Amino acid sequence: MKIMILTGAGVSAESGLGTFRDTDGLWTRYDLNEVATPEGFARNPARVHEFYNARRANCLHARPNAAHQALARLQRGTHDVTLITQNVDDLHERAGSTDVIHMHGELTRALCAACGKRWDTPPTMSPNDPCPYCTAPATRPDVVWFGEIPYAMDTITLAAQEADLFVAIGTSAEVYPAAGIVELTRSDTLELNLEPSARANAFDTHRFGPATEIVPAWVDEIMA
Ligand code: BJW
Repeated sequence: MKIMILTGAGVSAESGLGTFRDTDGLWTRYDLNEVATPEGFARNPARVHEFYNARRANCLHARPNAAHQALARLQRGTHDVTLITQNVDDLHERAGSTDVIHMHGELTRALCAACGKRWDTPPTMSPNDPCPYCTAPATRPDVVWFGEIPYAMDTITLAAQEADLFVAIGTSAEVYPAAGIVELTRSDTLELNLEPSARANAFDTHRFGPATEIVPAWVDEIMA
């Protein structure tokens, strides 16, 4: 069976990484227009680097949880699993998942806004860091901000069209185009989340609860 999985911040919440829109989420403490848009970066690159440097440090100390581990186990089994994440952390990879598609980029990567090259980041980035390829002081985190086109959209669209089952895990479905993937698929659809998302009505079935409980339980069933 071809299974397409889309994860969001909820899958990493129990690893200690904050979500965005929950009551204690990042967007309650930071203005997303200032830290997650190209315009905010142009206005104040130091503030944006500080935001991502702090999140990179948190991520270094976080550990994959039982949900990440269960999804890696599912990938090692007999089903054909495409794992897409909106998360910029690397907890899926550290749990053993491979070929993870990071549609909103990765905290551990840097991008040169001048020449378009990418490379592994040092733990902290600063506004005037020169690009190692073209030397322009135009380096930025390799993440997808509002108004930018998410990565791998062609691959994601094809995977949605070919899937037998689409599962969204730990995402509020407030952000497009990720929230619209459920509409691209003709497959069965399942939402695994703490509570109904903004697009819950678009899914055939749902299971609600903490990811570390409901994801391993679902993986056990589908692998049985
Ligand atoms: C648990 C749990 C536990 C908690 N267990 N669950 C209509 C159509 C198309 C686009 C738009 C549109 N209207 C507006 C737009 C534009 C915009 C958009 O969507 N805006 C909305 C605010 C409406 N989208 C864009 O700008 C995107 N680009 C774009 O559209 O380009 C045009 C285009 C696209 C495609 C083809 C051609 C053209 C870009 C969006 C970029 C989003 N970037 C961010 C930041 C990334 C870097 C970073 O991490 O800092 O991505 S914003 C932030 O939100 C981050 C996340 O990946 C994303 C989604 O958040 P997520 O993962 O859902 O987290 P939360 O916090 O919202 O939800 C957590 C969930 O977990 C909740 O449901 C909890 O209940 C649950 N939970 N604990 C299980 N223990």
